Amino acid sequence: MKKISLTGLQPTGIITLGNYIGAIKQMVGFQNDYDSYIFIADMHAITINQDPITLRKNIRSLVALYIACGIDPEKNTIYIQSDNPYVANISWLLECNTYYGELSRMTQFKEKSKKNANFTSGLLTYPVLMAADILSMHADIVPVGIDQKQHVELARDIAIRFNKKYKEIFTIPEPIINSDITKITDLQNPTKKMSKSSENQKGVISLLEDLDVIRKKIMSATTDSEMNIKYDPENKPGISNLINIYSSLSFKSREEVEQEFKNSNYGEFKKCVADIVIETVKNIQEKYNEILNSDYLNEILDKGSKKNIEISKKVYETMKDCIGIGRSNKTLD
Ligand code: ATP
Ligand code: LTN
Repeated sequence: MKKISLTGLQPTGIITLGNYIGAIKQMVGFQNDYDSYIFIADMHAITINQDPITLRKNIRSLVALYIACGIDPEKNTIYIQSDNPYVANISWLLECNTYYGELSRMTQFKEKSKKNANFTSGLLTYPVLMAADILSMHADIVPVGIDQKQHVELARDIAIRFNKKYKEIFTIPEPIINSDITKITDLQNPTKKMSKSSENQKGVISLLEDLDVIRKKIMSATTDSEMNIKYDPENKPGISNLINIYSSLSFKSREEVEQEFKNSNYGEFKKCVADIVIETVKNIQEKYNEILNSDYLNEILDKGSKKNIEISKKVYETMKDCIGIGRSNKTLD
């Protein structure tokens, strides 16, 4: 039997070329080797303030965009977190087995609660809901960005504690951090990560952006005063970033890219980078527009939710039996 891979995505903005090269391509790789679950973590998104209309739009848009990027609905179970009423209930049962001290020590909580004195209690319990997502689906591996590693480790601790206290019901999940993925940097400020929440969007390429705007952004990317196309992230971060982008989208090694452009100037190289980015993004956008408002998308989400609910309902009932709440007369053996 294949191992289970599970990951959640927050519907908080349009994904970037950095997300595509760094995270989505890895997920596309996993879908053949794992029984793979991908869901939209809309309940996590509301731990901070969200505009309801934008949020609703982003949820569907993100599903369509992931499928357009190559996440195959035949190989992945895709669902929306809030479609499942059991996950918040499981989260509560887990909360009663998680210590305040553990949650208040989480880096993300410390950072985000500092930004706004009026933070919600959801911001504190956020990692427990994440543990509920993971443990309710028996995930073996959880691919996440480095910032979420601590939360997956907490899910592990909670699972081990629950299994010990009651019964071995949870699989112990393992975070998968692909640390050697290519980090794509900001085109204007190439020592900084390309980030969808960047204040200055001139250096950021969104996957739903106008293609002419993308070309302009790449043509005006920051480079250096030399003339050679050489991979040297320390001294030539701008050119190295463009080499990474070209290499990833063309499936060529960095050395092959250097060789291919050894007689080109920066303008010629940038034009080729723009061409390949535009070709990739154009294909994604065409697929995206086809599926965004289709019944196909609804069918995928219905099928995904059904499976998610079925599995987590069983876990919820077993947890209740273990803890001793509800009507069941089952006893622990
Ligand atoms: P935010 O601006 O909200 O922090 P982000 O665009 O930086 O968002 P995340 O939501 O933090 O992205 O990350 C989602 C996934 O994409 C993670 O697995 C992360 O490692 C990957 N990722 C994000 N930005 C990049 C990037 N510039 N290059 C490579 N991978 C990236
Ligand atoms: N917190 C994660 C999203 C997320 C998640 C999960 C990831 C919610 N539940 C379960 C992996 C497993 C984020 O902000 N990227």
